[in-house]
Amino acid sequence: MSRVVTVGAAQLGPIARDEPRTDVVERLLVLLHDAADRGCDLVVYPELALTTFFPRWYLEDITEADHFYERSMPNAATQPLFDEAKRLGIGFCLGHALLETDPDGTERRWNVQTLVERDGSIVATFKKVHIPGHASHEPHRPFQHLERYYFEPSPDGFGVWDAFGGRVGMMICNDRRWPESYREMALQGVELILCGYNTPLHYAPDPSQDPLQGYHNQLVMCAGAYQNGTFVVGVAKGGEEEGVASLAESTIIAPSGQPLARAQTDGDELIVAECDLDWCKNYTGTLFDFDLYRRPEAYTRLTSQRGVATPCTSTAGSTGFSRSR
Ligand code: CDT
Repeated sequence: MSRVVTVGAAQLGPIARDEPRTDVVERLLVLLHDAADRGCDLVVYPELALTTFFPRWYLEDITEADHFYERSMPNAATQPLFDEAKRLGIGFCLGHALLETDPDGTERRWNVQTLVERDGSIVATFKKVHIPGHASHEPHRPFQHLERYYFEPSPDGFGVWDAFGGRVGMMICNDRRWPESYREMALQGVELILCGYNTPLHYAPDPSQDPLQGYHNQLVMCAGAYQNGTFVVGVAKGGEEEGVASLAESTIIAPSGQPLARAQTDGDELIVAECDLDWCKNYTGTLFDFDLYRRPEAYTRLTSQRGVATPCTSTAGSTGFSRSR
């Protein structure tokens, strides 16, 4: 039986701070219809695809940002997307902020992707694991990257789910830079990793990285795909959003590490690739046959240690979650 999944990476251009959800969902629907015309089974939207990238602003009262978070999924604004995707028989992966209230009244703020099957059922809600940027206002920066103020890191790690005839995993933006993200999923047999991102071209802590943003984006995703024998779908919200330029270059990558499709613009654009999930076996059954070749006993530091501990350091180094970057 064929295991070809036709995947659309639905890149978005900028979303304005005051752009209503209904207008954004209209844009998502335009891309969905394009995907239907091009035979897609699955459409992947970027990180925080319903709003502007609001962590670029500091709001002393965090609840003033609550309107950027969804309280449930689907909801009134996104129901048209759920309905139309189900009617067309297309699944989708949607990045958005999520605000949950614990039974004791504690508010929890997450950066998530919701994966929806072709019949409209929700497969999973993945919470971002690696939360980049800083946790308090840093006025010297030209713009803020306050994800560590607005979001908690996932307590769940990287799951995989049987969906779309294969095994699907998710990661969000900064997660793609960490080899552990891919490997955690690969050790669960992942075949297709879906990743939305918002990557500002300017990185205030080290501007020498600015011209390398596109290179680093391709480097990590292509390496992650190849070293783990999996497809990777990276989808940007690109272009100049509220004065901040962000990387586009959405890419669908094969288990060989080769890009199959790459966006040409920094605006709303759908790229499509036919992903034959059986291609993964060419790698996971040979050079990256983990069961045969991995040496977990040689990698014990990977889960026992967080920061760098040099041979003359008596205790393992650790960096606190709230440390600024
Ligand atoms: N959204 C997101 O995670 N962006 C980060 C920016 C760099 S850290 C300030 C990224 O890894 O692309």
